[in-house]
Amino acid sequence: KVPAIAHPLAEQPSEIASNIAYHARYSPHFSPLKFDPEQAYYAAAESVLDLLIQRWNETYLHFHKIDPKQTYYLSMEYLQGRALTNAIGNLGVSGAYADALNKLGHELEEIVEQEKDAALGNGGLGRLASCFLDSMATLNLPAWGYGLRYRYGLFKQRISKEGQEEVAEDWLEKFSPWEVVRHDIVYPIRFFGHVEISPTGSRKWVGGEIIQALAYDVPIPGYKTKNTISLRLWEAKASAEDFDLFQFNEGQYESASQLHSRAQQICAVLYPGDATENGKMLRLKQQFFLCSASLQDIIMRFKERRSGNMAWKWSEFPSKVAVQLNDTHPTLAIPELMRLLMDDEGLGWDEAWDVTTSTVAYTNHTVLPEALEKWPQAIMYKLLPRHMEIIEEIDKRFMAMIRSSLNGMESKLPAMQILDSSNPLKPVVQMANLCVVSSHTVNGVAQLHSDILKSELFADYFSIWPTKFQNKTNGITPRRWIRFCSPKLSDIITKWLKTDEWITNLDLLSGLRQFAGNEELHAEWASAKMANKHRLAQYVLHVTGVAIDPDSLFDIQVKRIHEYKRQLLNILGTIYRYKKLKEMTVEARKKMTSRTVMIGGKAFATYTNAKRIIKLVNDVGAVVNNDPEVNNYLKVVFIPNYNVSVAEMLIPGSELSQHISTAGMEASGTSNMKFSLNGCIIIGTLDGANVEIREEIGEDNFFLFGAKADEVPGLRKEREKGLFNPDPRFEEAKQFIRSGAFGSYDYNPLLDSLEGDSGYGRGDYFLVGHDFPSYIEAQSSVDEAYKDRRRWLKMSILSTAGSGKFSSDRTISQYAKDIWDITACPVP
Ligand code: DL6
Repeated sequence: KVPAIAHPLAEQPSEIASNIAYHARYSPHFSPLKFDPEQAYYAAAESVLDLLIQRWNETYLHFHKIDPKQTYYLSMEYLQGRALTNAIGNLGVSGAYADALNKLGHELEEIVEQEKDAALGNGGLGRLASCFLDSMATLNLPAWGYGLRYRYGLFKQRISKEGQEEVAEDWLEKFSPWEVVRHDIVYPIRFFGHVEISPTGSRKWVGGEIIQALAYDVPIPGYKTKNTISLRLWEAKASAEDFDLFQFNEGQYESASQLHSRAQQICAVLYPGDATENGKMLRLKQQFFLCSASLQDIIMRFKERRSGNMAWKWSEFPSKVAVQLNDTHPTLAIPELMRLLMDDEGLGWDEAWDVTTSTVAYTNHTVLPEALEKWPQAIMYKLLPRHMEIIEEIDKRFMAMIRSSLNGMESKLPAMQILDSSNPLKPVVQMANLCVVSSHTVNGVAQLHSDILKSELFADYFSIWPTKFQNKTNGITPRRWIRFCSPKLSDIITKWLKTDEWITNLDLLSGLRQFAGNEELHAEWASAKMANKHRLAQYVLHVTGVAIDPDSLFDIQVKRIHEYKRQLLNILGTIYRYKKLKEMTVEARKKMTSRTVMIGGKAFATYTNAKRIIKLVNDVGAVVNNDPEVNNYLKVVFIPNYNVSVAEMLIPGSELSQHISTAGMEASGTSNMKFSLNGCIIIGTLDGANVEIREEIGEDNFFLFGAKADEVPGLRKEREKGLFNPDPRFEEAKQFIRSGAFGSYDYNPLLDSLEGDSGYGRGDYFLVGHDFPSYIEAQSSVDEAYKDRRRWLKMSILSTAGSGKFSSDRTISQYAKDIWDITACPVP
């Protein structure tokens, strides 16, 4: 046992300052002559880790002693962002750290800027996972996250004349002070090989290659609690034995270290391109690597907590372990758990199946057909031969069950099958089907999305298992997304509610409603928002060189660039606004609401149309911002390299934000929740969680436009029949681009996607043309509302007041109760 010592650390500024100084001197990562902001950041972070480690160990030991049922969240993505502000905020020592750093000649604000974002995710799905971890810790739940330690996370976006360029984001360039390598937590992960059958008929996966999974733990401190849980990230390694010294000495350097470089590839990047067969193989390897390492670890812990008790049984496993699959990326956890139970632990099929299906639950995050994973069977057989046997057996038994017990379902079988061989040249495994068949619960992430799952995507499954399907509307952590990123507004809320308990009980925000018309609150609210707008304006000037006016309406759309999210609708609307401003008299212009339109987000490297949209926004900005006739009334800025830290700057300074996806296509959205919470008004469609946000904050406080989800299929059909009659304003905006008003770049392919009659990506599949007129009209209502300062401030306060439902604490409490069946386990 590790010897116990008295806690050596206090949390007063003078002790903190001396601990930071201690780390600067005795945990050196730099030459000893300097103590500049970067060194101060690393020393400060290490001193925070000291505070966390005690809590972290105590949490682990407490869970070990109590042995509660524990949830394991498996996700290929986490968008953690920066850790320092969050950690000292959750520990309640931000003020003490600011003072301590002051004593050492530094400003906390400058020090936190030194940290690189941990960007181990793409967008909403990864950030949701990170918000969930914060809530699990804060709610004292026995729960952990598992993921991969990508060497390069999501790419860094550079904007040049050509548009987006991707550069590797080296978040580990120096090192991350927030991770602890666990040299004793290593598991072998096999790939390829074959299945051996023993004389007794038992099966064993042998041969192939073995890569080691090594654990790196990141502490996740809860807010105002001792509980500190783990995000365990796996790193791939080959062992020294795999290094062929003989070959190396013969000068065959590459073949000498083949396995080492193959291991390195596994955790090199998030979502390697999968257009090639090699790319597909690598992604599958990543997914299996996460699943196998995590399950071996879970089983090890389950057994460790039972050591000394000879009478334990495998049937207890689901009462001690819940595994949540964050989308289909970790689906392989299902056949891997079956394999470990049957081949390593000796369980029979039925018992292993009961354990697996009572343990695993699945969250669906998309209905977009191209995002539903389908892996080629050929690659799966090669990489995971034993798992394919298990998947075949699951599929066979499921089909037999349907045939024997459910008359009339035969016609549905092909769509419900896990192994889809309808195209004999390209048979695939439908991962979502495997998840639905093998999970005890399937949930969507907003009410509308969960309803679509039941009525469309998984309708056939819903008809046989109606109780399997649930809704868990997403949420966001109020700590990071208002308390720490907008301290002034938070202080005002605390003052008016006379308590800061809203930070852990967000429903209390509804108490602001009674003050929504109060002029004193208006003055304070306006001043906090204005301070945030000034901070944002400085940032925009710094990263783009464009000066924006804090007195203009700050209108923001930030998210991944995708045609269904319709940044194109936004920029077409902005182009239309620009054209109208140009055509107006000077007097008429003066009556217009002055706007700054900010758009930001990354496009997937091979998604050409998304990249064209980025280029268009930049080209429009270059023209509009330099047009002296209108640039007092309109500015257009593309915010480069949108990430968590940038969001923390943008969202508090926003006044209007756009969540304008084609109805039925955005599963939930979570930035809509962050904006509303920060008193920003939404212009949006009835899609994803917008529907619930509008219900909560009131329809008068939401600018609604566009087709509804149930109208979309009919509208697409009309379009196919050539019945669509475009609004002249839509034609005018497109024509303006075609005229070359924004430079000579050929935007025809992008504009062509809005023309024609049918087909994905053509024929305006995303209904930009249909929704354009109502969008323009909703934007005019925004202009009018903004002119009435009292009305706008009231709407802003009511947005915050109505955001209580969207705390991830609420979401996680519902998962804990309805899906995981776990309860709080606070460290005494
Ligand atoms: O649930 C988190 C997040 C939702 O808010 C977004 O609406 C949804 O698009 C996103 N889904 C994905 C899955 N895509 N794939 N593959 O990122 O999940």
